[in-house]
Amino acid sequence: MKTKSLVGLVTAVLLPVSLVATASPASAVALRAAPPKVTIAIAGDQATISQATMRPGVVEFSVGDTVIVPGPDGGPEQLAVVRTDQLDYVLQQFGAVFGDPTDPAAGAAAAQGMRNIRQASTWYGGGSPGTTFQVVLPAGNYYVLGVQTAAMGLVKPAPFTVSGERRKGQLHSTTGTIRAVSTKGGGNAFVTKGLGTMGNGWLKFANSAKEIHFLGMGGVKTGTKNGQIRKFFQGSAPTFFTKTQYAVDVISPGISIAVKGPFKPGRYLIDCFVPSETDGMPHALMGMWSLVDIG
Ligand SMILES: [Cu+2]
Repeated sequence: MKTKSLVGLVTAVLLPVSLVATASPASAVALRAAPPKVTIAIAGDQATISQATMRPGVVEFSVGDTVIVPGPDGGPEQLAVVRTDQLDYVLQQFGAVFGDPTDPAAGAAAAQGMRNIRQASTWYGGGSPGTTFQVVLPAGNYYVLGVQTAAMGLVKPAPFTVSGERRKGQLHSTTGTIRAVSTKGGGNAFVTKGLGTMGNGWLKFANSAKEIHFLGMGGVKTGTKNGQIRKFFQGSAPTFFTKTQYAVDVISPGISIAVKGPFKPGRYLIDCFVPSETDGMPHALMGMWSLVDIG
């Protein structure tokens, strides 16, 4: 009798444990149910999105083909995700933002433009063709757009709607973090964590600052020093860039996004050229840059 009850006890103890052991991965998967995978791109003069409605929660965007931005700095257009009820107004503000940053009047207009954009819209990141990223979207009216080509009137934004019950799930785990922060003097800076041991992991780009920021990541030769970067920002031609480049498009204060790796190991110049809300000077020229090593 004693033996039987002991067996019963052991079974009673073991069974839930084994159930937990088998149930745990399944429930973890359920909690992290795969987010909807949405492709965004540009076709001709129109931004496109593979689904026009989705529920609030994590969404995974992949950036497909875009267009080349006309002009001297014309690389492949990035696509960005923005929530706003005032799209025309926001695009109009970019007219001032893309002015000449060395002209004081234009600088003041750019600063005002950035303040207006921040107040009238929320930016959830984006990237160049080939970029995949996840972000948590609350309910609202959204657009996918290439900021430069939309502001030039060349490519029409694609609207989409987020509504309904929130989906469960969290952002993909990340092994490295780049955070935009406000500094005491009223400036902006990057703070990084875990980049040296990122492996094939994802990167979190988070905005804990008061202004809108983006993340440029330009590969540089090993041994590139801060002094070379300072001279570059003062106008000297750079000799240190490699061909490796990543970019994460603008995010508003309070927003975090997870960008899919792997990122090629090596040294990078990270910088942000969003005009300052104080005087329109690009953040990088006020010190928002850093040399970092990704490993
Ligand atoms: Cu910035």
